[in-house]
Amino acid sequence: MMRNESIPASLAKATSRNPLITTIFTADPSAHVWEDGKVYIYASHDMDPARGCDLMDRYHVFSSEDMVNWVDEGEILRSEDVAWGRPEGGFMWAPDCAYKNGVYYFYYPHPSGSNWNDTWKIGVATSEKPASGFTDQGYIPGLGGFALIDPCVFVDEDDRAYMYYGGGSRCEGGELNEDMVSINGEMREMLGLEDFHEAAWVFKREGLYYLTYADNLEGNNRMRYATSEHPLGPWTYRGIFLEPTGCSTTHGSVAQFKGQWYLFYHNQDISGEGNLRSICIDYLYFNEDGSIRTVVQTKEGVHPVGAAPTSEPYSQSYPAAVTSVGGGATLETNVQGTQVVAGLHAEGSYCEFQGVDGGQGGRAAVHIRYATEERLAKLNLKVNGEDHSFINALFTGSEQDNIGNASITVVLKPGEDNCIRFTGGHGELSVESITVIPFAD
Ligand code: FUB
Repeated sequence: MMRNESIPASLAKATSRNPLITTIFTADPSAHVWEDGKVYIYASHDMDPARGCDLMDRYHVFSSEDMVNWVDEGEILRSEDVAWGRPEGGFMWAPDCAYKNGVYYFYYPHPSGSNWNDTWKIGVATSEKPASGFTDQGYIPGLGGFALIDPCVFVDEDDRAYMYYGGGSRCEGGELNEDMVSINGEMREMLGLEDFHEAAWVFKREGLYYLTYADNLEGNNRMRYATSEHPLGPWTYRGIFLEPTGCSTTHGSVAQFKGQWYLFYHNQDISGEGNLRSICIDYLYFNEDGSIRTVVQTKEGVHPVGAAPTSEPYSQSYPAAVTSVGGGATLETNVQGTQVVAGLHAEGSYCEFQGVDGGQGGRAAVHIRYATEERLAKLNLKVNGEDHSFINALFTGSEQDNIGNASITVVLKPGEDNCIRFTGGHGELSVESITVIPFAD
């Protein structure tokens, strides 16, 4: 059985490219380097089609060993799992994760009532693993209310932990108790920030604390920052370090990995829609006086640090020949002589891969080989009859020649009784094969 962090060698990238994650829409990246030496991104998930930010749900985590090749670790929490949450679900907004005493604490903002913007709370789910096995533990007493979103938790070198959050022009901070699920005393306003909107993030470098955040620039938020000698301020405003990304919201995090600093943020380059966003990475540099240089937003992203473990792991490939197709989709042979499923532009068209081996059951990576001449075509994914997500298929140059890849991690049943179904009707594309790689959980 493969190691779950492996990336098939044929999919390894030379630079991370921006946007970084293309298969599903992701936003609000919170990045952390954990004790296993890997970097993890805890992102929110823009559900497609979007309705503002109302339908956001089903957090996914992504991990990497080289900052370039990223593994979708799968979904870790959805609104249905939140017993205290608003009955209509959705509104799983910008999260963060912290690690202390052998436990990963996943913090997320979610309303407790139908009147969503008045009822924000900060929920906490915990796990002994960084990217799976999370169980909701309820919300942090005393936190929340109107527009109070976007939790960020910073654990200092002395192991004391601090919670920051805010929205509607107010940013608050406070110390967490040892239990990591309650506040020691009161939250207080973070003073000294200029034009704070939301998306607080705190990190420390050379003894100095940095608080970064999104500002209020109409329709095109930028990222600003302030510094302090103390984790709870008062803060000294230092300037803007991320100019507009073209998206109406901005939200980012800063992390150091193998000696280099990075900014994680989102834009709307894939969809052109402000509520279908995609996470990105670019380098972040400091000046001698500790100020942050303006981040240069690139298409190529960053270069690998070290090597990602690539392999051709235990996997199962399902060429188009073994699928069942219908609704206007047909099996055809492309110019390379490969059998593919075509006709997936037709409303109601589908292809189905049956008898997929889920190994012992649990997480499995699904890599889909496709070709499309559309700028952005989509397939709707169902696993064992359950609606999963839309899969993005980005322009590959020609529907016949160039193969693109989309990768998503799903949960399968043990054994060979699994069915993966794609429904078309959202742009022309052909599917050549899927490869399914069970995780070694
Ligand atoms: O993604 C939903 C909300 O949009 C986040 O909580 C904000 O920071 C903004 O990115």
